[in-house]
Amino acid sequence: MNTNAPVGAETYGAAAPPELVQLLTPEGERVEHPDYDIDLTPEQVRSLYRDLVLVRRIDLEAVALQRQGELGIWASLLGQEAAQIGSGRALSDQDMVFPTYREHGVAWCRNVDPIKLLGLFRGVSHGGWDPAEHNFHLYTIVIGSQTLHAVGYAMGIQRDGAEAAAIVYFGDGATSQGDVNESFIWAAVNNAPVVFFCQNNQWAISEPLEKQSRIPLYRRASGFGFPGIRVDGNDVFACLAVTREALRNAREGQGPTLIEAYTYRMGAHTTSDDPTRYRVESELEAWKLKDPIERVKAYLFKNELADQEFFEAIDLEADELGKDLRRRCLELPDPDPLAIFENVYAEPHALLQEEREQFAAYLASFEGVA
Ligand SMILES: Cc1ncc(C[n+]2csc(CCOP(=O)(O)OP(=O)(O)O)c2C)c(N)n1
Ligand SMILES: [Mg+2]
Repeated sequence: MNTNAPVGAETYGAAAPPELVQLLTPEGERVEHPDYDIDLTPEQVRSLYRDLVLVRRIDLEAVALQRQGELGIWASLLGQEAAQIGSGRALSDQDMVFPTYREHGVAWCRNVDPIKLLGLFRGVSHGGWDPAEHNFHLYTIVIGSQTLHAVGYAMGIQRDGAEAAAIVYFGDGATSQGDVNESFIWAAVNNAPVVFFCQNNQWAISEPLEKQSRIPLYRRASGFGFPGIRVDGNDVFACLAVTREALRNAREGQGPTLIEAYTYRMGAHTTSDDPTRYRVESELEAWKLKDPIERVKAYLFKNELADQEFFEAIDLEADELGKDLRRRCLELPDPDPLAIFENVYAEPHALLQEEREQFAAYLASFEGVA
């Protein structure tokens, strides 16, 4: 037995045992699962396909903009579109989302204008959007910390008697953080209405999954006393079905669920990273065959639910979206440098005021300097 192989890697693919929930194979065949099913109209499948293509296009445009010096950094979602669109489309308006920095597909489902994501990564915005307007919290860079925020929020809505749930996104690497484990305990003992959605993309920057766990991540949940489930994270149908059920259980008072979406980060960790330094090309090639978009396209084709014209129209829409986003990104105004001092405290603060004045004087010292 190769003890260095990623735990659970052997269970992936067409021959996957029921432990990996899959409803659509990489070849675009619908398959049955004993516990999960989904009934989608052709229109709904086409709409999911559109989401997947458009978010991939937003992502590609953002990577290009960063390469051209227009963004400081970008964290690509390439390969994780199905995990994000499937789970994002399972949400009700009342549910609250706590994302990491990579959830551009979920942001799309929450109607956050993608230009706001770009503003953040361009460094011209201090947050990006109003979380209350979209029920989509701000992006969180401190690994795993948002799991505690989500559990706290979930315990709050539990006390309000709201018919809603919280969902929190995090990565495979984050499962090693104390915050995540503490949030599991709090969620379990309080029966909090929260869904832990772990996108296991196999890598935490350059650290592979086997450095995080000796068992499949979803099985961790049983030690904390709540259900865990592994879903094919490249299967948008399965991600939708599994997340829908977990959210429903949470809203109905049945407590938390850990979902491990088994997927792959096809790009670099961020645009500052070079994955060729630590992972082999063949791994990426193997995952390309499990592409989350291609399998929906194959399904639509095979079942004659969409024709060439449909696919061309979506591609055109994606190109228009990319172009529009690029134009708007280049037009984003630079903020007033003193705006950094706003929104730090709700009320005036003497020390902050002093620092603000010092910084204003420093800026003024450049006036008239060529
Ligand atoms: C508390 C903390 N420690 C370290 C980092 C640096 N860091 C940024 S991303 C990352 C890896 C996260 O990997 P994973 O949880 O698998 O998420 P992914 O980026 O793969 O989506 C690390 C260690 C951080 N941002 N916060
Ligand atoms: Mg990861």
